[in-house]
Amino acid sequence: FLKVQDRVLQLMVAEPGITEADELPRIASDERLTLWRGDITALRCDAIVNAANSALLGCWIPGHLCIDNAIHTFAGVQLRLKCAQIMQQQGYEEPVGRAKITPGYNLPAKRIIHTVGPMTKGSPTVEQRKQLTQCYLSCLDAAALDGAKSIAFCCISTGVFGFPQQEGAAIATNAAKTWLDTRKPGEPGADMHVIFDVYTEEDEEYYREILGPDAKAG
Ligand code: AR6
Repeated sequence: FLKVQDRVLQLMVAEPGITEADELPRIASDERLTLWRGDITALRCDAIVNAANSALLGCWIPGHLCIDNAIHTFAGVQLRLKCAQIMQQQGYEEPVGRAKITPGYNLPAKRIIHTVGPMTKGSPTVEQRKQLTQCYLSCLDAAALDGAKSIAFCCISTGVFGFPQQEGAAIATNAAKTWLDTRKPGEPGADMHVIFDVYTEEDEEYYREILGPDAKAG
């Protein structure tokens, strides 16, 4: 019995299936960044970003294959309760481009940063492009203020919300690089590891085109 118990404990400690952000390869041309392809709910890092909606209570469509559903499913019901509390205190719907931070609960990630991206049909307007940039900047600010040293972004708005994927990738990488470039040494976030978590082959290609051929999505 003790041997079985030991094995169970071993498996629990090793947590197979979980990817450690600290072990992911950095992009050689910019060591602050990583390109990774995988399920964000299986990534252990300081903060993961959720592409939420303005109610911030998770996606209500059962079985819907969005990141919001995946995160709420695996984080557990405590996450929905926490989001409900945040929204009740706020008293109005979450505007586009802001960031709200919660614990990761049952996820390997320590924190979840929830942001609402712009909803787009066809070519995005200048305002929608700015709003998407703002999502990335707000998440980075929130992560840094909370002491995070690593943050994994999904491709915000480029799923159900319809923002063109290629342009979304350009905005994501520009925003993160600009934000990192403006950190002063010793300032929160100065040594932030930014992970672009692509979930589809198409997105992987778009990000590699921007980040260079040495950006391997793992
Ligand atoms: N891990 C990493 N990335 C994922 C995962 C995952 N498990 N699942 C999906 N993605 P979307 P949006 C990628 O549609 O466009 C919800 O209903 C996906 O491939 O989840 O911002 C909310 O409640 C895509 O690249 O978010 C909102 O109503 C990216 O995540 C609405 O969708 C974002 O796709 C938000 O739409």
